Amino acid sequence: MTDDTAAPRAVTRLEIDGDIATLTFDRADKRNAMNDALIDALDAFFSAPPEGVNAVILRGEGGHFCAGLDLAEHEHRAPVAGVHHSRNWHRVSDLIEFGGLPVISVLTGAVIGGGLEIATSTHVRIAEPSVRFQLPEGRRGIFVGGGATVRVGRILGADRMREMMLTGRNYGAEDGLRMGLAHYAVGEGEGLPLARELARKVADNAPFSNYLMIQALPRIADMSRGDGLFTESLATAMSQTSDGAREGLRAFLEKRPPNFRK
Ligand code: 1HE
Repeated sequence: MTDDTAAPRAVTRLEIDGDIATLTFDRADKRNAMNDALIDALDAFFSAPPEGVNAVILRGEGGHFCAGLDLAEHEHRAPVAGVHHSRNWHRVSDLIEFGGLPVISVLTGAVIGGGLEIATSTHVRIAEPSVRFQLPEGRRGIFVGGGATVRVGRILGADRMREMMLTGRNYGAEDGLRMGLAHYAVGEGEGLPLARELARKVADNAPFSNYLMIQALPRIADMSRGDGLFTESLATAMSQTSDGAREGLRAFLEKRPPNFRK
């Protein structure tokens, strides 16, 4: 007999330690392949992060970050439905990148296809030796649809991304570090401890400075040189007159660490 009232199995696990949240993809049996439930869980978390959280760590259970789009749930879609499906991934990855919280990812095992698209929406990326960065869409008869042309393309450049997709090659942690897919390459099991350390540092920054780093930098990168410099002037003037600047400058002169969240 089946129990129709049973709640569906959770696909993520959330732990909160002070002001740092750790969100873990919890579909290890499917290598954390991104099905609709997992995308919905990311949407729910980043649309309304828990009160008091100042930094987020994103990781995968079972040795893999994420094996990309769940190919078993993939269904034949009419073109318009395909556009909506892809646009939903774009909306959710924009929530991760621009939702307001700094996000640090711990990358292990598969960081493949959509897994790489989610990873490149995060702001600090730590790779363990097991990492395998890959865009195998060409072998699956599809194309990237979760933001890789923009996010991965801007990190690698269109030329290198094209070669990566055409040949389906794997890049490891050191390659990823060299090319910018990762910011840190660490030993086995060292990703989460480093993520916690970095999350603490980032969460202790002035909130408005973090806001500007996350919101202004990628936007300025999309602007012309003149527009970018003008926008920088506006951003810096706002930061210099903020509460954070008052506390940061006073703390420096008083030879004490700043406390921005009093
Ligand atoms: C999956 C998926 C998945 C694993 N969708 N079920 N992504 C890919 O093309 C990557 C496909 N996966 C793999 O290449 C391998 O599974 C891994 C290298 C990640 C791991 O290999 P391994 O040997 O440890 O595990 P496995 O035996 O291949 O997989 C274990 C189970 O996870 C198995 O299910 P089971 O029911 O047979 O036990 C697999 O079917 C399942 N599994 N990956 C569904 N991706 C917005 S557009 C984005 C486009 C893309 O992301 S394309 C790239 C998709």
